[in-house]
Parts: sequence; C-alpha cells; structure tokens
Amino acid sequence: MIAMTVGVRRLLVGFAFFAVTATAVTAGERPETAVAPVVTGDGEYTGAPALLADGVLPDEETAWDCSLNVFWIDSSAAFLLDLGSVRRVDHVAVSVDNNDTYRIEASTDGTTFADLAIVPADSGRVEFGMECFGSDVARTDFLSSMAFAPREARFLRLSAIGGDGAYAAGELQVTSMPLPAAGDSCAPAP
Ligand SMILES: [Ca+2]
Ligand SMILES: [Ca+2]
Repeated sequence: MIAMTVGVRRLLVGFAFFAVTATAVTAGERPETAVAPVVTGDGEYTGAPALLADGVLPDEETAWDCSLNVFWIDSSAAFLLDLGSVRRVDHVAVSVDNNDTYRIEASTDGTTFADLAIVPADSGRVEFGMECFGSDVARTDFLSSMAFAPREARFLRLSAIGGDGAYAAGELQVTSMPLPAAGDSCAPAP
C-alpha cells in the first residue's frame, strides 16, 4: 500500500511539473507542448513498447516482469522513442529494473546516436525491482550519470548494457521543447 501511494504521488507530481513548465515560460520562449511519442522495439521482448510512453509508472520495487513493463532477456533488444520532430530535449526520466545498467542515446535522424544518459546497476534506493531515475537535479531520484546539457533530438533509444540478464522498463519520459520556428527572433524592438 505504501508503494502504491508512492506510485500515485509520482504520477501526480509528474502532472504538476508538466503544468508548471507549460505556463512558466519566459518571453520569447515557446511553451512546452505535449507530444505523443511513438515507441517501437527491436529484438525479442515481452509487452507493448507503447508502455514506455503511456504516462503510467510502475510502483517502486514492482517485479521486473509485471504487466506494466516491457521486459526482455535478449541483450540486443532496444526501444526507439520517436518525438515526431527534432526538439530540444531538456530532461529524461526512466523506470527500470534497478539491478541492471541501462543506456539512453539520442539522435536527430534515427541513424546516428550519441550517449545521453546512463543508469548504473544498483544505483538507487530500493532493494529490488523497478525504480525511477531522472536527469533533472531537482528530482529526488536524480542521477548524476544521467545529467546532460539540453540538446536537439527526435529519437531516444533505450537499451540494457549490463546486469543480471533480466531487464525491464516501465517508462521513458522526455521533457522537451519545440525548436524555434524559422524567423523567430528574441531581438528587442528598436
Ligand atoms: Ca509506462
Ligand atoms: Ca534485472
């Protein structure tokens, strides 16, 4: 029951954070707009890849093979999240099985990827099962190995690169902003 409460609170905090960022925009900056990422999977896995972007996070310490997760034992499996257009990615957060190492990469074209964030095995607070981690230093689950400077990307790729051979992810959240449209200018009026 405690775990359930934590999960619901995380969800609510997530919505509250979104609401704040959507309205607290400085002059000349476009507001964050909702995107509905399309997620596809490569390799062998169980569960719909769309689970990684449905806004539902499994409770902390949930079993790795719970129905809210995509889970896999194929070490070559990877999941591609498409934001639909190149955007400025500010932060990412994930829910993953806590005894594995996960890598998040970013790409503008879906072909060339660069490392964005790493979630090392056993880096969190829980003893077992699913755990959330984020790249935003303001989060209580911030991981320094996930921190990155805002960068442009359309695609994010999640994969496991170490651990016990039983991997799982429940969500890959991306905080992003549209790029300025051509002709946009912040120059003050004469
Ligand atoms: Ca989910
Ligand atoms: Ca594991």
